Amino acid sequence: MICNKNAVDYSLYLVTDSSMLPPNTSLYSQIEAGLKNGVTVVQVREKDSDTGAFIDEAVRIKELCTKYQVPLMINDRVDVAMAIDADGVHVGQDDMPIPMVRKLLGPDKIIGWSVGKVEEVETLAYWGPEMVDYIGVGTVFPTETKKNTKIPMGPRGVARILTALEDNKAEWCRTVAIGGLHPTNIERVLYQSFSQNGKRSLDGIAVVSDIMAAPDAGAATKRLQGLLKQNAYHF
Ligand code: TZP
Ligand code: MG
Repeated sequence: MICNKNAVDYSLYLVTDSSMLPPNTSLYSQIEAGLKNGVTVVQVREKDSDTGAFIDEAVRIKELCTKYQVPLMINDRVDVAMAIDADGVHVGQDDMPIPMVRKLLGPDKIIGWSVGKVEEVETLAYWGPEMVDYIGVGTVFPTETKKNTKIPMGPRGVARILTALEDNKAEWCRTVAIGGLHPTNIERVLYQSFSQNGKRSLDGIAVVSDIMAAPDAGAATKRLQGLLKQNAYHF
C-alpha cells in the first residue's frame, strides 16, 4: 500500500489502454509522462491480453507507481491484484460482487465500483463504508474507448449520483467521473455536477484517451491538472 487508503488523491485518475498509443510511444512512456505531470491514481485496464501478459504489464506499471508514490489499481482481476500486491481493484456491475471482492482483498485495499444508477448508490450505502471506497460515475459523455457503455448521463446524471450519496448518508464514498472527458468539457462537468446537487463535488476525473492517445502525454496531463486547479473551488 502506497499510503493510507483514506488519504488517496483521486483528482486525476488515469485508466490505461495499450490499444490507442500514438507512434513513437509505449504504454510505459505514456504512463510515466502522466505520472511526472500530475496523474494521482493509475488503473491498469487490459481487455484483450492473457493473464501472463497482464501480470507482466501490471508489475512494470507498479514499479512506475511506486517511483511516483501513486496508488495502483487493477481493473476486474482480483486475483492479479492480490498476486502483485496492488493497492486495489476496480470492478463493474457485472464483475465479481463487491462483498466477495472485499472478502478476498481484506479491509486495507481500495475497492472502486462503476456506478451509473441511483439504486446502485442505495446498495453501497446499505453495505456501509467497509465495502466500496470510491465510485467511477459514468459514462458522462459518449466515448469511443469503451464500446458497451450505457447511455451517457451528462453532468446532470453525475449530479443525481452525488445527490444520492448525500441522501443515503454515503458521504464517505469518494467519486470520480469517467467517460468522454477532455479539457473542452471537464470544467462543465465539475461545475454543473456541483451546482446542480448543491452539496458535494466530485473528487476527481478519470480519463483514458485524453492521456493515453496524446502525442504529448505530459502536456495533456498538465492541461488537465491546470483545469482541475483552476476549478478547485467546486471540486
Ligand atoms: N468506463 C466508463 S467510460 C470508460 C470506462 C473505462 C472509458 C472512458 O474513456 P475515455 O477515453 O476517457 O472517454
Ligand atoms: Mg469490469
